[in-house]
Amino acid sequence: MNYKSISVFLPVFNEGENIGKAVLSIKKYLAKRFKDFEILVISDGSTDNTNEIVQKLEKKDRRIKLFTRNKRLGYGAGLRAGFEKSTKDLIFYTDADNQFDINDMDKLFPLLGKYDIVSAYRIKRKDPLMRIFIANVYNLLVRLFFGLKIKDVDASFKLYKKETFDEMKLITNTGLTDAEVLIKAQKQGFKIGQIGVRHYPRLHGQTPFEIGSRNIFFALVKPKVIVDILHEMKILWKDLKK
Ligand SMILES: Nc1nc2c(ncn2[C@@H]2O[C@H](COP(=O)(O)OP(=O)(O)OP(=O)(O)O)[C@@H](O)[C@H]2O)c(=O)[nH]1
Ligand SMILES: [Mg+2]
Repeated sequence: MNYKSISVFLPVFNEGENIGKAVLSIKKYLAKRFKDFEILVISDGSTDNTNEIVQKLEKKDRRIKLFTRNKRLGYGAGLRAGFEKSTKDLIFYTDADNQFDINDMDKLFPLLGKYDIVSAYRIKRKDPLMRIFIANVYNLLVRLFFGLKIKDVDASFKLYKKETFDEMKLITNTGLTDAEVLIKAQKQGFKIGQIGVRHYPRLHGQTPFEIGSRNIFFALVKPKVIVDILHEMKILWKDLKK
C-alpha cells in the first residue's frame, strides 16, 4: 500500500462504557500496520466520564487526541469536525460503541487500489428489526433522491483518501452527513468501493437517537431525529441543484 499514514476518528456522545475499549483496540490495530497514525475522539457535549477516560489515554500517548465541544451538535457535525481535524493521507471513521471489529479494516485497504473511498456494509446487521426497517427506507430514499447506489449508506466503517475532501463543502449536521460525503464525492468523480464486514449488537450505553428501552424487534427512534434528517434532505437537494 502506498499510503503511509492514517487518521482514525470516532464521533462520541456519552460513551464512557465503550470509549476506552474502542480507542485501545484501534491503537493496537494501527500500531501493527502504520508508523504514522492518529486517533481523534470528537466528543460533543458528553456529560459522563467519556472525556476523562480519553484525557488519560491522551496523556500516555500523544497520537490519541481529544476534541471536545460543550454542546451536542449532531452526529454529522461530529463527522465534519473529524474530517476537518484529520491530517494524514487516509481517513477512517467508526462509532465508539464497538459494534464493528476494527480488524475488518484489513478487508478495506486492498480496495484502495481501485477506489478512493471504501464504504463497508454490515453483512448481518445486529440491531432491532425496527431500526433495520427504518434504515432500509432511508437507504431507498437516498437512492431515489440522490442517485447513490450504496447498500448500507450509514454503516460507520468508512475509509477515504484524504484528497476526497480537498474541494468538498459539507452542509449537513445529522446522520445524513455520511450520505452527503458519498453523494458529493461521486459527483466529483471519486470512485466508491463496497465490502461486507461483521456487525455486533451494542452491549453498553444507550443511543441518543431512541426513546425508551429496546429489544431485538422493537426500538423507537425519536421523531425529531427523523424530521431533522428529512429536513436536511430537502436542504441538501437544493444545495446540489446550485
Ligand atoms: N460527536 C458526536 N457524536 C455523536 C453524537 N450523537 C451520537 N454520537 C456518536 O455517534 C456514534 C453513533 O451513535 P449510536 O448511538 O451508536 O447510533 P446507532 O449506531 O444508530 O445506534 P445503536 O444501534 O444503539 O448503536 C456513537 O459513537 C455515538 O457516541 C453527536 O451529537 N456528536
Ligand atoms: Mg451504534
